[in-house]
Amino acid sequence: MDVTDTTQQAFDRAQELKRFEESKLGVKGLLDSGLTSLPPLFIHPPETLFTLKPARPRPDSIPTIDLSCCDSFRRPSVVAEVGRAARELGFFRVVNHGVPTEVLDRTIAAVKAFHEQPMEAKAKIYRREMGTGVSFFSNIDLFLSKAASWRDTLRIVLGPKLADLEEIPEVCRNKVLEWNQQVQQLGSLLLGLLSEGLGLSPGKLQELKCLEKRVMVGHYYPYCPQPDLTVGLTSHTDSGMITLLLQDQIGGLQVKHGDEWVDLAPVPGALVVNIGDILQIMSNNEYKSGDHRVLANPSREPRVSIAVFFYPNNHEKEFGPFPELVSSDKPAAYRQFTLDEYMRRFFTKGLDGKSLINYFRA
Ligand SMILES: O=C(O)CCC(=O)C(=O)O
Repeated sequence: MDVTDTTQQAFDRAQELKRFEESKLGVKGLLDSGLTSLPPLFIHPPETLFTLKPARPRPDSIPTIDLSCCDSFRRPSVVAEVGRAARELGFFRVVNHGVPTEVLDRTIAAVKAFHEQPMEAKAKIYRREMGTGVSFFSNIDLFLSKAASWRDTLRIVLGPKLADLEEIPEVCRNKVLEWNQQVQQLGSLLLGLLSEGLGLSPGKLQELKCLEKRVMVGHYYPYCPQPDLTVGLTSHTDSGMITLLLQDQIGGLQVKHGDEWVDLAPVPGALVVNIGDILQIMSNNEYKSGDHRVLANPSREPRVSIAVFFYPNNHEKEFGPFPELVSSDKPAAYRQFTLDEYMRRFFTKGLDGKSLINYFRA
């Protein structure tokens, strides 16, 4: 292939990206327009496609932790389980978490209803600027990634200042507000358990105000006509402190376990918790932010998932490993940085693997 060919390909791709973005259709809109094969924009490179083999079934590889009575006699054993899961995989499910099943179902249904509105309603809020409280877009890293993925997203800032109420689409407004209440309660419990799992005081993570800064993304993975040529969400780690994930029963989420991808199959009533990069850094590598991805959805039923990312909200502070977790045997693995520097770095990279965390290594 000569240089003119590659330049022409790059130009065609840029044009195709621009057309897709300006259509404001998202991938659901493409599908609804009758498309039966993937536009080249969505075809992933062979090194990714090669790994999309079905994961070996390993039902017990993701721990499921029962949170009942964890403020009383069961607390020490729950703290131990949470600490172990956060150290080994960075992912775990929780059950008996206190959020009623009807609320889980209502939240999924509300996000699905948003995505299934007529295109014109969604196009009004199709935007990529992250400063706004509410946005709808396809692929957060559309212009940074090598290939686009088969997924659309509704993003809502929940805190420290909730998006203006009239900006939150009416079709899901009340349910998003209800979800926001529930995730704060559960988030507080989880941050306490994770602090104690590191041998720190229960309030240590909350002191960084990471219950305040919350962003919700409601993903929609429509049926993909060629699921072996693309993905729903590329492999990445989350940038925040922790993520709380609600998924429906379709499946497709995978977590990396050593060199293997393992299915994180949906369990009715359970929520998924995972460790983000900042918590890996602050725990001085005690906890792991696990690599995960979502396969493109081969089912005629769309898949819906809702992630809430909790970030520290202390912009005056310098971040780095907790001094309590640094010793001569275990020196600080990361340098100090401000949240502004961290977030700037996050928004100028794609969703690829661990590149964010590596940037802050000591
Ligand atoms: O859809 C999912 O199950 C995962 C979502 C996710 O990993 C993310 O939003 O970062």
